[in-house]
Amino acid sequence: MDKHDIHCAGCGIAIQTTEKEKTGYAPESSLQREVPICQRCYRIKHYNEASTVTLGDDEFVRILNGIGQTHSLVVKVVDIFDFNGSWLRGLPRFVGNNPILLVANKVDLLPKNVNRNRLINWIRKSASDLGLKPVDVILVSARTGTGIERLVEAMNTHRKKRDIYVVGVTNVGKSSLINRLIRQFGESEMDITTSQFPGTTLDVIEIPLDDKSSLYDTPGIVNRDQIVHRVTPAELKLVMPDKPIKPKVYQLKQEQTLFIAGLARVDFVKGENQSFVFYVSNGLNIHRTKLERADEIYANHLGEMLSPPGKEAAESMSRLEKFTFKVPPGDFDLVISGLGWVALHGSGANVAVYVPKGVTASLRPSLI
Ligand SMILES: Nc1nc2c(ncn2[C@@H]2O[C@H](COP(=O)(O)OP(=O)(O)OP(=O)(O)O)[C@@H](O)[C@H]2O)c(=O)[nH]1
Ligand SMILES: [Mg+2]
Repeated sequence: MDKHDIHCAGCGIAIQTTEKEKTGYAPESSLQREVPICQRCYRIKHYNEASTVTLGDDEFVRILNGIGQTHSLVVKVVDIFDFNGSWLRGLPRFVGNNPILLVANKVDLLPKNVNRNRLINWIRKSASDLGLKPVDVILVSARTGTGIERLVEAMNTHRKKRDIYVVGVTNVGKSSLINRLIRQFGESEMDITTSQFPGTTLDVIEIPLDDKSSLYDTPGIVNRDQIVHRVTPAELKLVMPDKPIKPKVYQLKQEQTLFIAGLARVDFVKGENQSFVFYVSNGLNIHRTKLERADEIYANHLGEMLSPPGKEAAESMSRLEKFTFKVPPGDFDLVISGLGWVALHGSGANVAVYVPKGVTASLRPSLI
C-alpha cells in the first residue's frame, strides 16, 4: 500500500513520514505497527499534550456536505453542560433527507437528582426552537456508560442497515462515545484519540459495523468563542467539570454581585430577595460582594483571589463584556456558554452578566 493511503487510527489524518512539523507525521518505523498512529496522537495519548492543529471550516463543510450525498443515519452529539454553545448549527441543510438522532452526552455532569423525562422534553423543545426535528433524543454518558444501551437500540431502529455518521462541534465527546460503543459491543482493538482540548479528531474515521455498513467518527468544528480558548490548559481542568455538579445556592439581596472565579461576574441589580443557584464546575470559587465594590475588587484581585485566570493570563485578558437581562418571574437559567449557568426561580430580577470577550451569555427556560 502507498504510504499516503495509511490513515492514523487515532485522529483519521493521512500519515506522512517526511515532514516532522506537519500534521500526520509519523516515523517510518511506526508504520510497522498493526494500528499506526501519528506522532500527535501518540503525544496526546501518552503525555496528554495539547492539540495544536485545527481543522479549517471549509474542510468541515466539505465533510458535512459529503454526508448529504449518502444514505445514512446522522447521530448529532451535543454537550448537555453547554447545550447552546455546543449546538452544531445548520445541520439539516447539510444532511438532506437523512434522519438525525440527537444525543446529549455528559449527563454524568448533571446533579444526580435530575428528572430524565423533563430533561428530554426540554431538549426536544430546545432542538425544535433551533430548527431540528430529531427522530429521537437520547441522554448518555460516554464516561460512565449511562444510556449506551438505549443509544444502540435507537441506532439500530433508525439506521435500517445504513451507515451512521457521528457529528457535532469539537469536544462534545463524539470519539469518547464511539470508543465506549467499540469497547462495549465490538471486538476491535481500535482506540480513537480523545482529549480535553478542542480539535482532536482531524478526519473521518471508519469503524465497520458489518460487511455492508460502517459507523464514522468525524472532526468537530471549533467554535473560537468557547471559553476553553480563554484559559490555559491547566486552568481548563478547573473550568470543565469532571464530577457531577453540586449546585451552589446563594440567597441574595439586590445590589449584590457574585464572581465566578475571575471569569464571569453576575450582578443582581434589582428585584426582591431571592436565591441564585450556580451550576458551574465544583473547582471554581464563587466570591460574593456588594455591587458598589465589584469594579474595585475585580481590578485589584483578578489573577489572585479571583482566579482562574491566573496572574499571567489575567494580564492578557481584556475587560469583561456586559450583558443585561430582565429575567421574568418563573424558572430561568442565565447561561454563560462553556462555564455553566445560574438558575433563578423567583419573582423576576434585573441582572447584569459579565463574560470574557466572545463568550456569550443568554437566558433560557431552566434545564433542571
Ligand atoms: N464528564 C464527561 N466528559 C466526557 C464525556 N465524554 C467525553 N468527555 C470528555 O470530553 C472531552 C472531549 O472528548 P472527545 O471524545 O475528544 O470529543 P470529540 O467530540 O471527539 O472532539 P473533536 O475530536 O475535537 O471533535 C474529553 O476530555 C473527554 O474525556 C462524558 O460522557 N462525560
Ligand atoms: Mg473526536
